Amino acid sequence: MQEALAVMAAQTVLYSTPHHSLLPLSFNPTISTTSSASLPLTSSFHGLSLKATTRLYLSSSAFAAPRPLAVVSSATKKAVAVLKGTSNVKGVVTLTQEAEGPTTVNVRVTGLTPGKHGFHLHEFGDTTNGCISTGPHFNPNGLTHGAPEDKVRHAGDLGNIVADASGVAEATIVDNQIALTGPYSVVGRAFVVHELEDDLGKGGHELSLSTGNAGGRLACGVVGLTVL
Ligand SMILES: [Cu+2]
Ligand SMILES: [Zn+2]
Repeated sequence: MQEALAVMAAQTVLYSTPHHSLLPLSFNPTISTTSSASLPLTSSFHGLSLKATTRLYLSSSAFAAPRPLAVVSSATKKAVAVLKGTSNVKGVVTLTQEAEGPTTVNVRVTGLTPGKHGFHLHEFGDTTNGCISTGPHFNPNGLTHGAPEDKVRHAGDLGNIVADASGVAEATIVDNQIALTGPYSVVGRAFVVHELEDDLGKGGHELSLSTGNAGGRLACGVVGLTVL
């Protein structure tokens, strides 16, 4: 029982800690022997005082056996985007990233014409004006459009997905530039599936180096965090 409480207390500490800190490294359980710690969580908003006090009662044995499980799960991120548009094209994209590793992107889109369709991560998670308001391809490094395997590419360039004869496109993409944490996180941005094939920057069209000349935006969806 005491051990269970200690684990709960430890998890409270983990989840009260700002996200960007390195939990396994910076969490140093040298809490004073009075066995009581107050962690004021104060909002930075003005004019409204939001204070929550977490009171922890920790026995000295609480940290005798470190429990890395909570730390491991906090390093894995999972996100999802539900794609919709004005036609009957729709789909679901799930993204999973472990620690600082590559992100695995699972895609399933239905209602497409058979063949290749450009598939990108666009800059904004804004669909107030449909898929148009998701802006250009996510491009934090200021490069030109390319293929996913190119060094010179937009971070959001994921190439094409391919629909079968029944209009269903399924793909699993593993990519290093679609992070779920850090300054280049794509959480809050949007996936877009296009009408036409992405020429991967090599088509010679005036739009090749910006959009891959992939035509209209059939469906889009904002990336949001989900349960692991
Ligand atoms: Cu696009
Ligand atoms: Zn691009």
